[in-house]
Amino acid sequence: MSRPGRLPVESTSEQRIVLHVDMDCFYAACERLREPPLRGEPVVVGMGYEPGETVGAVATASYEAREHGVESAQSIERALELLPRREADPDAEPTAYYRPVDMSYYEDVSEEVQSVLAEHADVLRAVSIDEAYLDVTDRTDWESVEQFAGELKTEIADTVGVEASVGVAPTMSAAKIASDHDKPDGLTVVEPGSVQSFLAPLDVEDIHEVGPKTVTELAEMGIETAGELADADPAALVDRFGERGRAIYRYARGEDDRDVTPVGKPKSLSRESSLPAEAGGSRTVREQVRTLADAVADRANRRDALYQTIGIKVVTPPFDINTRERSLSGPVDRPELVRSVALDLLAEFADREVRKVGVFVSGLSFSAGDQASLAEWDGDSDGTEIETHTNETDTTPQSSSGSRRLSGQTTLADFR
Ligand code: TTP
Ligand code: MG
Repeated sequence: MSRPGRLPVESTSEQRIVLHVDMDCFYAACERLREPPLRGEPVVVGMGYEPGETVGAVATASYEAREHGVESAQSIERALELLPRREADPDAEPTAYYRPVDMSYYEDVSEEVQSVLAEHADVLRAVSIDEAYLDVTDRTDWESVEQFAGELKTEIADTVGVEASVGVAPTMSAAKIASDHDKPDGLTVVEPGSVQSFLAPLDVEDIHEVGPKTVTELAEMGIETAGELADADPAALVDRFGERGRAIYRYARGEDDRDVTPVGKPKSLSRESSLPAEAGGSRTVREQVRTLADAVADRANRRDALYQTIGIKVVTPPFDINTRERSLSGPVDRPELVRSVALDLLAEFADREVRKVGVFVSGLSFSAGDQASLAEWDGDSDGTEIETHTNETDTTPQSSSGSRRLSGQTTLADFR
């Protein structure tokens, strides 16, 4: 465990207290959670490959694997050169464990992390599966925030079982840089008044809104560090980059007045899973749908979401995506209804080969007051159906990209 870095206090002016939390080697950490023997070992998680195949890219690598040069976005071929598969050659040294990406599992773990974060924040903004900003101004103060953040890390580790790095600062952009400052298992506090000195030695590419093209253009102007950017003539930056020139100048000086705002609520929630070719049989598919229905209902419940529509997605060979959905007369939180409606909608596919199934709820609302009374449903003996939409997929055999057009209300975007 690394020691928390703490930079000197130059000012105690009233400022927002922003935390940026970024999980360490997140997909690899999730794999270790369900497979503890992987702890402390080099682990590589990759897209689109199975044992025996060499195509695909590295999604992430554990820090042990990074020591051997394996990193995100590298080709799996290159990773295998650096670290052969442990299973393939137990005598080779060094080797790594390779695991395929399992998004729905990582999303479950991510949700658990987010529930811990939500308990610790006035405002929570999740920005990716493993990254979030928390405004904690009313929960702590600059004297105690290091302990506050340390306890948050401990609670994530104890209750979920994965490790986070945390940055604390008076602005979002400095908090993000701080969380990356001391990875893994990092905790860096940048107090008000020390933001500019914290940023000064960094490369300009670390500054918010500075992309690779801007890095090159700034270098042409003799500006390579954030400190040099902060000392540059703002008029020259505006000449070259327009208003963005002023923005990056201000970010480099530690000025960032963006507030942590919550991300918009989702329009639908879904879970899906592939069925192994050998699985076959409508019973297996029904079992899968039951499991997915329970998971979706649980996901909605944890987010205090009520749903008015319940649906399924069924992928049949070659790659036809069929969605079926049923709308209810009011928003509900009824897990058993998600199950029964999903299974009911699945009945039509009983004799078909199924590659993939998904269950979704949509028409979400987030106020408990919106819930239709249970009495209304209990008196509705036919299972609450009001309207059934049937959305056949257009199959477009001429398209080789695999992208499909869906008619009706459900889109592929619902299935992350
Ligand atoms: P990151 O937070 O960038 O990386 P990480 O959590 O694996 O490692 P660390 O934060 O400790 O540096 O991304 C989060 C997850 O997103 C990562 O576990 C896998 C996925 N990802 C990709 O699939 N492809 C990529 O190129 C990157 C960078 C990440
Ligand atoms: Mg991460």
